[in-house]
Amino acid sequence: ATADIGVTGLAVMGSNLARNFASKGFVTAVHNRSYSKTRALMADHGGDGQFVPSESAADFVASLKTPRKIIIMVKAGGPTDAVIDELSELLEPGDILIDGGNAKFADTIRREAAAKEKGINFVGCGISGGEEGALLGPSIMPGGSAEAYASLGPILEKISAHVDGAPCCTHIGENGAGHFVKMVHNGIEYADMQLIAEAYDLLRRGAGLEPAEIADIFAEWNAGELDSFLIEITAEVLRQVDAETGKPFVDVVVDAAGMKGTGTWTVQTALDLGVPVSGIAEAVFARGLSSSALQRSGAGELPGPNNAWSIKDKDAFVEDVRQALYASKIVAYAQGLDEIVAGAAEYNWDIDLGAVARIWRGGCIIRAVFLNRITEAYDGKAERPASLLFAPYFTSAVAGVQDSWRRVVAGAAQSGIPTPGFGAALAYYDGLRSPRLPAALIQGQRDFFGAHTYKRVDKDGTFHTLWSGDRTEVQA
Ligand code: NBP
Repeated sequence: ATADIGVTGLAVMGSNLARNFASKGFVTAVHNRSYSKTRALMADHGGDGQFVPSESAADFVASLKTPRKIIIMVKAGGPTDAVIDELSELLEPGDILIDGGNAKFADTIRREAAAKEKGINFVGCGISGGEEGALLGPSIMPGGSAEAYASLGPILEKISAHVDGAPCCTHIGENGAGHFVKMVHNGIEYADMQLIAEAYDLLRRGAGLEPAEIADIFAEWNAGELDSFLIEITAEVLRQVDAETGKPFVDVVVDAAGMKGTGTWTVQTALDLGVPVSGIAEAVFARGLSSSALQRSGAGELPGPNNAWSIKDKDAFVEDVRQALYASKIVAYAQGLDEIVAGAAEYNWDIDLGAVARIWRGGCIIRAVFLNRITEAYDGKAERPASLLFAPYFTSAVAGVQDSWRRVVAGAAQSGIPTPGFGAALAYYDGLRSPRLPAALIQGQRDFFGAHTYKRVDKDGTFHTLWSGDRTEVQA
């Protein structure tokens, strides 16, 4: 047995991850259900490092040094369970089995508990960055026990992306914590993409700019506080011209956004936890609307406003949109981090939000310079701010841009350009800063029709008004 680490599942993610391990000097055992993929990896990249290929699972397990460390990179769901079942029979107590796929965190909690019965350390590990990240350095979010991380962590840290010398990998928390945080990462990614798309739409339909001009604007934004992978690739996508028609690429692509489910999971989980993640939810719903062919088939028949947006100063408008994007993005991150806090409370995870933001700075899809500010908002603080929006840096950042934000949302509504992400973020922000909310009226309505009771602002206790009687108040 010579291998330091094993990878089973050699489709695009697994083979790139295996190559990453081998390139960092780890002897890497490789295995795949159908041997053809293992053979192809060896033929194409066998010389890039030290690989130990095996055709059978038994040989694969036998090729690893103990305690064995095996990363499963197969399709999430049933295939992952099938691989876990097969390997569990071959592993020994103390071995570490890592699921690097996009598992649901609840599955990870279940799998970790089952593996523990056999003495196996199960690590549900979120990996972000797609194929390129897997090969060159992803952002890695491992859950599982601290003991497992003690021996596994240094290996994962070595193959992860690095920013300012720090690895984009940290122990997130017990059992499902890693996959939970990866799920929220993807939800934030949905929100980020939707907000960028809204900014593009405003510049296009509001200011009448062409995609190539908007590409330049995004490239410029990428040099400032919005500096991020998603803004960078947005500029490139907008600059792309279709070879066949000579039209902008964005004009020849069908405007129906696909999704694989992690955004939906983020929202479903947030609903279960009672956490408002309206920015992420609107992003998922906006993709849903874009793909609702039946409902959209009558698009031209619905009347809109009579007046188009009259934008007198284009540069000022572009700056307004940039600031609205920045503010809305802060809200999306604040909401996603709230979901992590709520998940940690529900499942007893000790999650360090500053460290999470730190490992998202490189390798992953939402990597952005602004994550440094999020890390600073939490690092070394005796008390965590109740929301990212209450961290002084972000309070003043939003205060400074809110006039622009309000102008953009109001103008978009008046001219009929949909901005569900910008609008939901602003409504959330205004909700958060309102000392009184109309929820008091809702409590009254609930008490009226369902005797659901209410609390008073001026004394303790629970009360009910006899709505169908003499309308006096009684203690409930
Ligand atoms: P896929 O998700 O397409 O899965 C293909 C792999 O699963 C192949 O190795 C296949 O083996 C194996 N497999 C299947 Br399908 N059923 C199996 C079974 N019953 N037993 C054993 N192996 C089985 O691969 P991927 O796109 O490389 O993604 C791998 C994981 O990484 C997924 O969970 C994915 O969600 C996650 N992920 C993907 C990305 C990305 O950008 N693609 C990013 C982050 C995470 P075979 O060759 O024998 O059919």
